[in-house]
Amino acid sequence: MTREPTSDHGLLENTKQKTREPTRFKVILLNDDYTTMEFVLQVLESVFHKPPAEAHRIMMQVHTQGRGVCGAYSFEVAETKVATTRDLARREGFPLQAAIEEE
Ligand code: TYC
Repeated sequence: MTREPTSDHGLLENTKQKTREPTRFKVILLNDDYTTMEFVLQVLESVFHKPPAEAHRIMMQVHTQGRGVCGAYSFEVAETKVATTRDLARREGFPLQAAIEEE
């Protein structure tokens, strides 16, 4: 059986760009009645690299609205930040909780 050469076939299809943003995951901080505001500010500055004014804004949003977004990251980075936040809080005896949400 003979076939036509296919060298050309599919080239245009194959070079068409399929663009897709990489999936990002938001880290959400949750309010509670026991974690101190000072400790939350410390976490936002040290774990999430927020400047002091931004850390204060996020902390007050969590305090008044129950939750706030600390940032959006790859899944692995988001997971690590949640675990670090939890570990730092437990070490100080605070119940502070953080969660991951797909953007
Ligand atoms: N609600 C806490 C207080 O009044 C402060 C707080 C803010 C706790 C943000 C957790 O994620 C949080 N001490």
